[in-house]
Amino acid sequence: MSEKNISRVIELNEDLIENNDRLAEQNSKILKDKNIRAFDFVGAIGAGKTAIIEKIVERISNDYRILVINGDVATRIDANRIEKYGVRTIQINTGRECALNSYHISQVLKNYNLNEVDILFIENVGNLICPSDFILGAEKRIVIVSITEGPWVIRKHPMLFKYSDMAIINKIDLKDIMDVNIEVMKKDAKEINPNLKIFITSAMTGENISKLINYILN
Ligand SMILES: Nc1nc2c(ncn2[C@@H]2O[C@H](COP(=O)(O)OP(=O)(O)OP(=O)(O)O)[C@@H](O)[C@H]2O)c(=O)[nH]1
Ligand SMILES: [Mg+2]
Repeated sequence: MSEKNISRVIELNEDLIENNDRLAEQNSKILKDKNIRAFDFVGAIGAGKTAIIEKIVERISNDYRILVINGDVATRIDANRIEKYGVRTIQINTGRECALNSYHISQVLKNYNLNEVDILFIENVGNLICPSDFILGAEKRIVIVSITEGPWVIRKHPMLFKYSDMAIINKIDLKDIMDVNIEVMKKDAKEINPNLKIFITSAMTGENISKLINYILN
């Protein structure tokens, strides 16, 4: 590729991110105007995004009107899991794209009756890298890692931690069989982003899910 072509690719990429940021701002405004609390869950494949959302909606779906947007490359498995709790879902299949972007969310906000929603949970496509370039306009971004991803997972993927508001270290029920030091993982996250609020959870046993709910809804 020639130098000129390379700089054109970089420019296009920058345009893409700028456009995404602009649309995310519009999404954020619409959500605020409609009084909808919106949370965007990001994290690697299998970290427990759907499992955490399941545990949350199981506990609060009687008190709030919840909509869940599930981003997934090809299936509606996660949306089906959430619907078991009587919660409405929209599945977005991204095909070759490795993250949701603000255009996806803007289309939902445009076409859905937002007067019927108090809380919006967005599950991004399972990926620890791609979503960092694409904010969506949610009030908080929550990054989930599980201790099965190895002790260095946070240090190796600083971008998502830098630009998230909260971090969840999940699968704590497996701590005795995994060789990880959770205090070191917490320290790694705080070094990348001192403002990060960190929760240690198990979506399997429900450990600390109530604390998490209290924090995000207050
Ligand atoms: N032991 C244990 N297993 C968990 C926990 N959370 C999730 N799992 C399991 O981990 C697997 C993946 O969980 P999911 O909730 O599907 O993960 P995800 O982040 O939504 O994955 P993708 O949508 O594919 O990116 C499932 O088999 C879950 O039952 C946990 O806290 N402890
Ligand atoms: Mg999932």
